[in-house]
Amino acid sequence: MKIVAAELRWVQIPLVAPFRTSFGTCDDRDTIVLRVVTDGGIEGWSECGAEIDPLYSEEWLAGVELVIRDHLWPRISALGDGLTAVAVKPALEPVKRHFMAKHLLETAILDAELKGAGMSFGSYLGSVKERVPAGVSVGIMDTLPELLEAVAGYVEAGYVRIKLKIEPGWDLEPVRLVRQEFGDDLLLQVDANTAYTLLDVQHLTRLDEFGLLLIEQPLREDDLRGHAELARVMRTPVCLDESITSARDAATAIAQRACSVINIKPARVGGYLEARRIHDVAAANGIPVWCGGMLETGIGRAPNLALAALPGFVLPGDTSASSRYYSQDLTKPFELDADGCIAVPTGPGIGVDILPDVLAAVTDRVDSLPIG
Ligand code: OSB
Ligand code: MG
Repeated sequence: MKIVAAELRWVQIPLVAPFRTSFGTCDDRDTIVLRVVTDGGIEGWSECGAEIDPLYSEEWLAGVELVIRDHLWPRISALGDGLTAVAVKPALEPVKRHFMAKHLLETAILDAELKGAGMSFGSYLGSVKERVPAGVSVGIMDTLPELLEAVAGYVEAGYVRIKLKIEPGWDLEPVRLVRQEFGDDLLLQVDANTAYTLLDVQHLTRLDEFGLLLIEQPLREDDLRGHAELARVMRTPVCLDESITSARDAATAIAQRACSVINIKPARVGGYLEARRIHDVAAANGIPVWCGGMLETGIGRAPNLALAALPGFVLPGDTSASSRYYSQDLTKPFELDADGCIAVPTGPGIGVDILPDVLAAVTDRVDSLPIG
């Protein structure tokens, strides 16, 4: 396979409501969509997980574009006719980290390759389910009544699990109220996005009384030892997101007892092949995983749903319906069915068509990558 055209497309799409985490507030989803075209005339598509600012991880969109143009794309081009999705990671290995940039490249190439073979992401990755249960990530709100109203809307819509974003000053009270209002049967978890330190251990253990499924990434991403210490004293299972960038990280975190659950995001770990390796390492250790998200449009969500259908994904993911994010998605909208599940796409590659007019309307700029 050879690439004959490639373009990076900067898009900005308004979110249906602002999304606030311990890092800050987003009103829009900014991302880069990559389109590649093969010598066989097949298109491959992918969506970048990075944001405008390097707050979730060290990557940011302008940096992604730069590292692709100057360092990653030349290494892909050098593969010539020998380009396959499996060849991407070894070719890019000399460049340290930059997982979201690598994910963008590998995913578009895998999409094109699978489309050429008439195979879906789900079949290729080894999915075992046709539908996956949908959870929803609920941002920090200005007031508790606003939070209760938002959660009520999601419960009504059929989401099977609620995740509350927390930070110091917005933790015990929101969790207590949501538990009180929606009862003990609601599957409920929290995500701190690194907002706490080990000095907060006593405080965090007070969350134990609320029967949470898990607490996600309470401490800094580089603090595995701290997470292990917290996990020893907290009854609530500790889940890692930001800390896990590879199957090796997963193996280390599990061996150190720093987590008992892992959130797998393909964008954070350099693509679907590494995401599957993390799934395999976790499964071999009896560690449950679930599929996280970066507020992706349908372009990024479609392959996430395929990943979430692998057997080790035993907890509901942040793979929500299109309407949770956008009034107009870039693909046909993903919708919740009557039991709060979303269908895994079955068509070749990512299995969804991009709506060209919608994409054009949200595109700020298109930059081609050099060929040959
Ligand atoms: O930590 O999981 C996170 C969104 C942006 C950055 C980080 C996170 C999130 C989410 C949203 O929680 C998940 C989604 O619905 O895509
Ligand atoms: Mg998270």
